[in-house]
Amino acid sequence: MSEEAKKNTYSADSIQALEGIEHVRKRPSMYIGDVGVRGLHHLVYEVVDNSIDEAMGGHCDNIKVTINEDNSITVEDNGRGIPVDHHKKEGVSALQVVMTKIGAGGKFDKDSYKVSGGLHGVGVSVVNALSTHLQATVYREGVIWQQEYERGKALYPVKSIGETDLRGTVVTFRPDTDIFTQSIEYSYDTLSGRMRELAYLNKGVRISITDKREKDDNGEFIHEEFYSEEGLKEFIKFLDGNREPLIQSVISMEGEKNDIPVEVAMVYNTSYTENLHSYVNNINTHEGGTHLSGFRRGLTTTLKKYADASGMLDKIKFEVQGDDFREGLTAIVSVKVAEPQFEGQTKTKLGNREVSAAVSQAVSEMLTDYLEEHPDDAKVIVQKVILAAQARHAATKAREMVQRKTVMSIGGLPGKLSDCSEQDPTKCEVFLVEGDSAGGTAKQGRDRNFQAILPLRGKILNVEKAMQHKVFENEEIKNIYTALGVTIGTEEDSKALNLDKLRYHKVVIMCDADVDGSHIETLILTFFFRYMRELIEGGHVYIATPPLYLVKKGTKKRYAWNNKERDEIAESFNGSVSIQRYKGLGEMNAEQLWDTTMNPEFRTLRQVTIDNATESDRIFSMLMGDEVPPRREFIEKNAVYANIDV
Ligand code: 0RA
Repeated sequence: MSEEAKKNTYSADSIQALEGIEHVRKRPSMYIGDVGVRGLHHLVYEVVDNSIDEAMGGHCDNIKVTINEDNSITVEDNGRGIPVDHHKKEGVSALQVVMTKIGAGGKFDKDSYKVSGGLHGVGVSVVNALSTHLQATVYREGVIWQQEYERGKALYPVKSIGETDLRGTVVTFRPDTDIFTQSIEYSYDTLSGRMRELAYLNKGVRISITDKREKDDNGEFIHEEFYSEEGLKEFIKFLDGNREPLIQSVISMEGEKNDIPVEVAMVYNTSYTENLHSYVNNINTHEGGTHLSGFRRGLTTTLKKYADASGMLDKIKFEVQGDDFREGLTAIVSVKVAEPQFEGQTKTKLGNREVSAAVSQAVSEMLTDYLEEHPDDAKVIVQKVILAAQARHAATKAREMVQRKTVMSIGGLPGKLSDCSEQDPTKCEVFLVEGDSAGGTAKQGRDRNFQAILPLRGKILNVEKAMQHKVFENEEIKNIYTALGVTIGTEEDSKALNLDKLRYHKVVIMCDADVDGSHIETLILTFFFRYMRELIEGGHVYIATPPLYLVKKGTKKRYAWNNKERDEIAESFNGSVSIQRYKGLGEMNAEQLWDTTMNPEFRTLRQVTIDNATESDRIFSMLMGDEVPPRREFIEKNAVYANIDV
């Protein structure tokens, strides 16, 4: 190619690169899902993914993430370093291509499992395009190289800035506030939760996180280090640590089937819930898919075969089916797929057909061996399966009752529900209120056009510890189903929640701001998490935030939601003020409740989101299982919530 021609292709390519960057900045959601809290954190995962890839190739074993004081993020690894040599086709350094060319992503390393769909895997160039500033430093072959960028554009060609004995890559980026207009404040808990998960999913890799925005009581930065020697086997113990084990050991396997790396770990506990978590290329596949159906099939056939042969099923009069094998089961399935097809509403359902048989085979082999070698455990498992089948028969009846009641709901709304007059569900809200007296105040205070009130009596059932039929027989829970108008069972899935007839698009939990109130809030959330997860995932569940204080001076009145606000208001009023601490909703009159907590113009609703399903699961089992730690602490520092003003 002549120099002239080279120059032309170079400029043509750089124009394309610019168009790529502009497109990312114009339509960021197409690349990172959204520009809210989730998208913001996604930037970090994207950069860390590259280091994890390097680790999976066996080239790196240490990854450090730092939240800097200004909310910029630094990700460091001790891998081979991104190549800096001249990229023939692009005419610039390979590093610059990786950092500035949209879609260049994993092209360098064909051996790595790059995710082509779903949420991750869009490439670090996307992070660069969405950052006001990014600095890349590469330690490679004795030399330190560096390049900086602004909103995706290189500020200068890659330069060498010194010599080194180290190897690795360091990337620091600051998210662009023009893009992330809501906030660029990182949540330590969200990032550390993900790093812990990644450490379990990639055993042998040390992943640490440091928060330079905050120091602990010893004057040290908040810091955690995650490292797992045994991977999923330890992940399962961590996840299920708050439940009582039915068998002592973790059943696990790791191997390759038809060129697909498969890892599985499972345990049985004495609870009645099924907890399956699945991952593809380190991404949590919330909606499941072929790997999960493969797991289920392998489990059912193997256990059924064993149970049949054991003769233990001979005496029972009802059929044993798939779900019965999964009661009290906690399992994690993790597969690596070269070209994953992601489907489903949130693009977290694996579609690749070939994966199903691979996982099913792997599970059959693992379980067959285990059952043979542990006959006592095998017996306990089969007994549990029989009990589950028995309970399911009872539950089906109770569930059908709930369903029938909901279906013929003409005049069948719960007597305690004070409904609203608006007919369009998208405009309607229902407040689930603790206790009849607060319910009464809320009923007077509300705007009856679009706000409905459902008072709940006392403590609702702890579903974490109850068998299914008890749940469906519970009055308060039946009322929730009927009031919301949701039913169980869709065409695709007999157990899925059907939201087609949902009567309110906002379901607001409103409890006292005290310990009892937060306990009730947690009980209701546990019920939603286990039985109406789709409602949470649909973004319909909210928590009301009543104020903690009323600060008064003469006729001046202001509410405060925390101690800092209270003190600031008191100071601004200067002089002697009277401070009322609200212990419960009942201490407010209808007008106050409306002003502070229910009026859409002034209230703050916290939307409940499921940030990290495995972590949420562990938290709920901890809160509602046998060991009950301070709930206040959970409510206050819990990662399941995103604070969103609505
Ligand atoms: C492709 C080739 C090589 C290194 C990398 C990618 C690499 C990328 C990232 C991103 C973050 N950390 C990274 N570390 C390495 C090197 C190939 C070679 O040295 O032969």
